[in-house]
Amino acid sequence: MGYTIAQKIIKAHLVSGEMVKGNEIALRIDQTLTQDATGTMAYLQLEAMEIPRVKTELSVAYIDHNTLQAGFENADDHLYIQTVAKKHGLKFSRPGNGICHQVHLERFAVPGKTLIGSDSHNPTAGGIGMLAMGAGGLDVAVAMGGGTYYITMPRMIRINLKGKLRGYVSAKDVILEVLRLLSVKGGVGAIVEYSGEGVRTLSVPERATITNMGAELGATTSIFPSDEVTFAFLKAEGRERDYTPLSSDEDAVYDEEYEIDLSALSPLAACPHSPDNIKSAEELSGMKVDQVCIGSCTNSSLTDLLTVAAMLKGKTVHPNVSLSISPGSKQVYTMLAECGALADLISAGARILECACGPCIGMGFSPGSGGVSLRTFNRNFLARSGTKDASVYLVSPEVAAASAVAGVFTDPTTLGEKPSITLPEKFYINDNMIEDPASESEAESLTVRRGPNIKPIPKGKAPEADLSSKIILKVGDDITTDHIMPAGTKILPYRSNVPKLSEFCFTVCDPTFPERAKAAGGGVVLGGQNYGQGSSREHAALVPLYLGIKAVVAKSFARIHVANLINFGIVPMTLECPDDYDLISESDSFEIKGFAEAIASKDRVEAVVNGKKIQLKLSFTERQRAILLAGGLLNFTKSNT
Ligand code: MIC
Ligand code: SF4
Repeated sequence: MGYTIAQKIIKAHLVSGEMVKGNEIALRIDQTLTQDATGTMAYLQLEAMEIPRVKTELSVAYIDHNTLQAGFENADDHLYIQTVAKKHGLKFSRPGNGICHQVHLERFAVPGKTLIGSDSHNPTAGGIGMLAMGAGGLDVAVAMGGGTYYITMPRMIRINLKGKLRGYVSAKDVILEVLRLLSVKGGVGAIVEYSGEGVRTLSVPERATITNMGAELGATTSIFPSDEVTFAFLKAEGRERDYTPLSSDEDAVYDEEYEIDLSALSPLAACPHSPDNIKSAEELSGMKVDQVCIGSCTNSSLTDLLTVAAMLKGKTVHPNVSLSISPGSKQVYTMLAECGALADLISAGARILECACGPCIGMGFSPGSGGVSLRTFNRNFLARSGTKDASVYLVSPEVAAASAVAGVFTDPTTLGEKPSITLPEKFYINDNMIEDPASESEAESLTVRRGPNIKPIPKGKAPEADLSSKIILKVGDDITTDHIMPAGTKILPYRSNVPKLSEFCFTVCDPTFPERAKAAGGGVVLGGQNYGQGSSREHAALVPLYLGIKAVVAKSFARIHVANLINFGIVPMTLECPDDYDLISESDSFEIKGFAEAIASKDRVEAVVNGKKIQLKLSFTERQRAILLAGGLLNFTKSNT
């Protein structure tokens, strides 16, 4: 039996475990990346594990999320990350250099290698044929120290692409179509591979748009083959030496297969408040638009922004619309400037923001009350934009540009011929904003700079013999990490200050939660399906831990979040019978006799919830049981070294 692309990379990096679907496997990690909103924690953990020098082939620390700097906190975190990177052997991408995934794709991603990053959109590098996965900061810290990364061997989904995209239809519409087909839960436990003759018609940045938003399927990762298009991209980046061809074997076996005819696709949009709530641009046509935001790690490549510039050239943004554009990287920004396209954007009235995540993570540009915002981003979760009653639609750069000019939702295919754009054969290469680490001998005398906002990481505790607690919060299906630990301008500066962050925990669902949790000394959270979908932020586990949350019971969990819960010693349990969810109410008492013993050795346990007997599943590997019993991965690592 042949191998899929992902299976080939897994096989070449397998350290332990059997490559059997559903088994836990350990992988050697070649590269890591962090961004600043998760990086501070990751490096505090690297320091706590006393790892003097990273052992990966390459580790890069990016600054791209917390760039507003409304107080000293973000700047202090940047300096902490910069000094820690210099001392511990990492490259440092300075603020202004761009969004981690875009820069990594341009300058560092290598087909056939493994990459984990403390950000859920790490699969962007799958566009170049890399096995790239999002992970919690602690898992990234372990990998930096030379440790392996554990995943459940995924099932394989193949999406066969045929035909070629028409005019104004773009890569964003491909992934929105996949989300329509599979939903935000459809990729859980799977790797999505793209194949077929249609693949050759897509450039690497277009492929990366598709793999980037594979995160919204809940997939472990998504990947494209590495072919002559990959070679051309690497050549344009002056990195031909990094090329290796990569494709699946003819007789590779997939668990699910789908086909998408690119030539039959039309522009689509994800409607509020979920990336899989898909409608056609045609259906939404004519709806008044208040704001348009172009950028993010999904759609900020040179192709995207040259297209937008060509569509805006000689026009003016509609008087009722505010348009922001954030280029993905310094490379993209410089090339836009050099070819004059930037002047077309400025002249049309676009508000140009720095090369960073910006409005995507609620760092400014929140829409007005009840506003309609069209964004080329990847997530439209409730309140993520910073305005709870705003309606955010996820669209392609083409829909965004057409609507920005018209002032109403516009299907660009009604505009006639798409203006043609020409991409340079060689990209502008200048890595002057990427700092190298100090040599080992220099590093010893370097001091890491720590600002006053950096507070100690809460420590997990071993589980009690018997759990006697109560349901402190009941939430529904598809709860995102943006519900659990919201972001945005007011909250993000405290990513390295868990006590302060705790004041915002779950406030999107229940503004009284932090106070109630503190007063009760914690409790158990009850969730529905796909609990913890979305980002990799381990703060969605660390902060509940700080507030005394001991366990989360749900119908099902998202991959990265469940790993984060275990890493911090919060016990995730699933309802054996999902309908029991309806029998449980907030404030119910929650007791498990023999809690620690069940974690140690049982697959099932009975909870008594307000007098009712509820069966719970404990689906842990031996390693996970040991981590939970130690009260989290940091304690576990310490007691095992
Ligand atoms: C996101 O897009 O939600 C983020 C912000 O990039 C997160 C990471 C974070 O919360 O810092 C992610 O995707 O993992
Ligand atoms: Fe940044 Fe948005 Fe991409 Fe997350 S999804 S890395 S916030 S641009």
